[in-house]
Amino acid sequence: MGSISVEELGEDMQSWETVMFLYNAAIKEVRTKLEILSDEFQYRNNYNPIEYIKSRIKAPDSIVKKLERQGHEVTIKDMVTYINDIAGVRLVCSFTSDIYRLAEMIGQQNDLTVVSVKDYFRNPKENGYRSYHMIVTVPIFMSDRVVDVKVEIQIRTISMDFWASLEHKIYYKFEGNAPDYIHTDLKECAELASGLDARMLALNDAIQKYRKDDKAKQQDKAKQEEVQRQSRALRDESSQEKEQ
Ligand code: 0O2
Repeated sequence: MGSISVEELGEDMQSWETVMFLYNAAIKEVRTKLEILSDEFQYRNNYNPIEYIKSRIKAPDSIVKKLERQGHEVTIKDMVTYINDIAGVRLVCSFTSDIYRLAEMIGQQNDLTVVSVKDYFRNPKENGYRSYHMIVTVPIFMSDRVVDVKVEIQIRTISMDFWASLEHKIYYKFEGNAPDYIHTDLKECAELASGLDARMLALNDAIQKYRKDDKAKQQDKAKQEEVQRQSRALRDESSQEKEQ
């Protein structure tokens, strides 16, 4: 069965209930995939870069505001065509080095198609916002058709998530004239959060190196003890032979 996009659904199917059903189903599919990846990490590597996963359906008033801001009509058709983040999944990881590793693993999932990427980690926004955004489509198997549904996956560290969540509450949606210092202070906080990420990553690298060196030292010590044990055994054997 060939698949179609939500935009290609017939007008009879483009009701609020149907599209919300599809976006909810898409969130479930993507969350399950990410949860399986997370479990696999744990059992294969004894290390899990995924701290937590959050998901949400965009609130109707937020959809309306975004359509108006972008100059589109407030219709289901324009909503499914132009709003890419109605279904959103956020993957919060431990270290900045995990971001691209996770993005690559998501890109390798056979039934997810990566439509676009916005790298606000390498290219932070002017206000200091850092995160890695992927728009993917996931096929939803209905009884009579397969529909490819868009989901926005945001990948970020705990400290990026901390900053973005609070900035979202304090300022992001603020449409009035806030004093300049608020913008400057928030940007400074973003720099602090980024500095924290860099220090935690350096500490993690240092401890990994220490662990590796320590393991190598233990192995060397075990080898030396084995050599000493064997030479002692040889010496004992030869002195026993001499005595006979
Ligand atoms: P809300 O209320 O979170 O839903 P696009 O059409 O995809 O090119 P869009 O959707 O603006 O344009 O893309 P982008 O930049 O990837 O942003 C998608 C979402 O990322 C936003 O959705 C926010 O959730 C988050 N985001 C982007 N920039 C910022 C920022 O500066 N601060 C914070 N806190 N979050 C940000 P919405 O619909 O704008 O908002």
